[in-house]
Amino acid sequence: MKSNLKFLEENDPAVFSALLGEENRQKAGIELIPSENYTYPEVLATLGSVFTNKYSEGYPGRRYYGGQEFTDEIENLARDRAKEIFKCEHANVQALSGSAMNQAVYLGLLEPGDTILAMDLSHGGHLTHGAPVSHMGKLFNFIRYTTDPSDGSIDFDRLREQAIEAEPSMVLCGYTSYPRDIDYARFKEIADEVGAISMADASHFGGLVAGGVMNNPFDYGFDVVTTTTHKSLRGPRGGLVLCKKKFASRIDKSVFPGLQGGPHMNAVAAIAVTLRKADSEEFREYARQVLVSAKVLAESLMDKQVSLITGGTDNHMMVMDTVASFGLDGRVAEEALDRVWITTNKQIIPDDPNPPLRPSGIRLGTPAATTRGMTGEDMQQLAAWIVECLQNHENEEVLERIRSQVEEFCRRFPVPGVA
Ligand code: DSN
Repeated sequence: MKSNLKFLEENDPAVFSALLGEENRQKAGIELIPSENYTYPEVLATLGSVFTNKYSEGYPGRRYYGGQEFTDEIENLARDRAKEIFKCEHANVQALSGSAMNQAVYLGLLEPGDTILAMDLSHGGHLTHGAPVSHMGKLFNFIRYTTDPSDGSIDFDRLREQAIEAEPSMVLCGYTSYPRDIDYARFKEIADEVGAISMADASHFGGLVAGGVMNNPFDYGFDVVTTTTHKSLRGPRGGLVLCKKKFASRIDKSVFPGLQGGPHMNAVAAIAVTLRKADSEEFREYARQVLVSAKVLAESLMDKQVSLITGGTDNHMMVMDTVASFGLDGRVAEEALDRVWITTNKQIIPDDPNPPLRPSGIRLGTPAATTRGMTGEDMQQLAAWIVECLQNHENEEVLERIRSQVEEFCRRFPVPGVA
């Protein structure tokens, strides 16, 4: 890495030093934030390539700038690969990230003021699913459904009643902090009954759908599926809007020129690279291991009397109630784990009485650890460190011992592309 960045080292030592610091942080500790991952060396190289230099407003064959023969090639590859792997009729690969991708769908297919039925934020929904602080929450009329935190179930009779009463233009499922799978057939049935567009935000589990280990909403007839490309899919930061052909033109116009200007063609090229990688036996095995490791981590934590929201996991993540488990709020728990180089994020839990910066839980997930080659056995060790750390969050001696054990453990698991 140092030699690749020699210009930076010579000309901007301050940035260079922060970059090396981050590289070392990523190598020396364990990343358990469920939305993070370590991307491929090929993706890092493509992101730093000459595609960064190019403006490409428009779409292949219809651009507003010249010199597009290679950007067209790249974007067509990314679109075709996305359609193939997610089994859909149309793919837009230009959204700059997850929020932009969801905004493009709402703004392209709905009118301001329209009603969207989506999961409540504290039960696992995303900011763009109508949180009052987000612009989307102000522009559209979001009606929220909740889950039963004891097992994660959704009361579909109640959801149907909500839908009949609210007459939404869109029924949205998908999540950012919900450890269970989704009953797409029930969601689709309700959307159809009230004449709403069905949308699934698969941002967190897009890689697990691509890897064939979680259900694909298109198999249940969904109209629109969105996913970020940097979480379980292990690619660059970006967003895919996947949809039926009948929505293609409205989606494309909504992304550009509706919401964005020039796409980041270095990211589009890296998305093409990522999707090829995802279409392999190796990636399918990776996706399978992400789920196995999440189950082992969840069970190992629960064996130690840790309280997990919904009592476990069906996907790559789990949400720990740190107040119930250790008498600590999520911020204190996150900071204690940071000190032993285990990275997690504080997280609100269903109907959390506490504020988002001091919530009642943390979120954990296995995509990044699995990329480094950690497996089920390693998850048992991680669970032991997590519990010991949180039980001894003020004991410097214990924390220092765990930190050095974590550092030694991590040496066995190289980060791809980082020497
Ligand atoms: N920041 C993402 C996550 O952590 O789930 C969602 O935007």
